[in-house]
Amino acid sequence: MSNIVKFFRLVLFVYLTIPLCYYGHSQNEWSSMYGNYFFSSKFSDTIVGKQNIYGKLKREDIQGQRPNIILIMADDLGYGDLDAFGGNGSINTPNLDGLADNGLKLTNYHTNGVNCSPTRAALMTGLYPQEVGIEGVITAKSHRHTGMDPKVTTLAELVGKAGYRSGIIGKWHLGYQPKFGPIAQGFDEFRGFVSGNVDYKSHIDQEGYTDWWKGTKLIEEEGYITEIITDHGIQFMKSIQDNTPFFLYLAHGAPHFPYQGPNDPAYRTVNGDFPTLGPREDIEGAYIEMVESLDRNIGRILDYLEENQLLENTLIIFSSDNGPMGTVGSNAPFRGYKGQVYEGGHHVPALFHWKGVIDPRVSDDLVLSMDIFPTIADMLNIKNFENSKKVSGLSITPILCEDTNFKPLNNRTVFWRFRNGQAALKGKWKLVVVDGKSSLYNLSEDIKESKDIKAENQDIFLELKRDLQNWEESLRVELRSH
Ligand SMILES: [Ca+2]
Repeated sequence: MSNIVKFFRLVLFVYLTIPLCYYGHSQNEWSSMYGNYFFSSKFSDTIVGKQNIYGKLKREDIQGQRPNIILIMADDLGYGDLDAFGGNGSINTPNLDGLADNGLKLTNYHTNGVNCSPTRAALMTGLYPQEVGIEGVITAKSHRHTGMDPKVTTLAELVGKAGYRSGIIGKWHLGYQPKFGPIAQGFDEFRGFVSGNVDYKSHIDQEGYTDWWKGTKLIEEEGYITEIITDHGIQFMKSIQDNTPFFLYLAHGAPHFPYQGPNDPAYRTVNGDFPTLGPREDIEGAYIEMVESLDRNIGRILDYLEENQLLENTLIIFSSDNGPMGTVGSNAPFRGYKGQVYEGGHHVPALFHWKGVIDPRVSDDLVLSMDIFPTIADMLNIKNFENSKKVSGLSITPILCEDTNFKPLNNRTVFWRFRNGQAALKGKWKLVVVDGKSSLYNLSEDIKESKDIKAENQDIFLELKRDLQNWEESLRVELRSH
């Protein structure tokens, strides 16, 4: 037998034998050996997609394409809760991890607020929350009369200028009355709730008000909110006619309290007396069920897109709206939690995914919630909108096009303020002020914000103090503070 024949017989033997070694393994075991995308066509082509289509992606490649846009928000999800962002494997989130690993994974993404309403205001307007008067939470107890100024241009109104049909399914939290609601703020459709949280089954807010809306009307509907938000999201996509591009804002309630898994009963009643966080004693267990349900339901959206050949012309953006509560959820590897201006309050998991267009990679460029609005304006080439002169965010299209270390993003100084805390971040340097006491941290060496080094770095410390003071003086609207 010639050596060539022996060689090919050996190759054939190996080819046939290796799969037999693993006969009987489940798909999950295969997936863990080869990565989830091995079995999922919705992710697999992405690995080679962009180079085949574009070579190096240019700005004009994404400008004017008018992709569908799905903006998925998780509520109070921590950076350390997802394995793709360094989680410890305690929560099974294959769909979110798959999106992160096969999209642009943003490891230096920050919410503008350290809690719900401010971040959502920045996301919707491209402005600092303070610039639209939403520095604090619009609470179900004390703020039922107020909301975000309807005169400001929202993301829904922006994409409407480009002919998009827009829908928000889920949590609004920018005003209780219809005059401050999603329809008044430019969305074509709204199904969901306007307060900070509802019973996942009875849809009653923490003050005992019914809070489930269709457009401008309160309605009754049965179902676990993570599931019915997905049902209505799919229904919204099905209703799109004649290839009209759509903007779908899937603003999930999960995993914000009350801690209720998909199989738990309703517990809040109208005007009732109930524990705000829910009746479950093992809230850690409930939290895992909630995050895994969130992931499964995001998988349903991906399945719909894949089945309808929509993944290649749909940009998916995912983020959390602030850090975890502290009682549950992982802030690893940061210090602090929701409500605080340490990294744990605002440094959250985020990603952009666009199959075949955005190359899978990791970016540590600085991106904030307020950058989403100008990024979409830039992509759709919309220049004339009411917020255009004063938008504080920046378009991140350069980093979508692999211009890493894009200086305008990374050299800017950005700010937070909530209650007794203020912070300013410039590059690796972060100034944190709590109860008037200032500290300076070098995040490149001390991501945990544990060692105050202002004494050794007076120049940058004084520069950031001055920048923070100037920013506070520049805020033009009357501030709400809690
Ligand atoms: Ca939140």
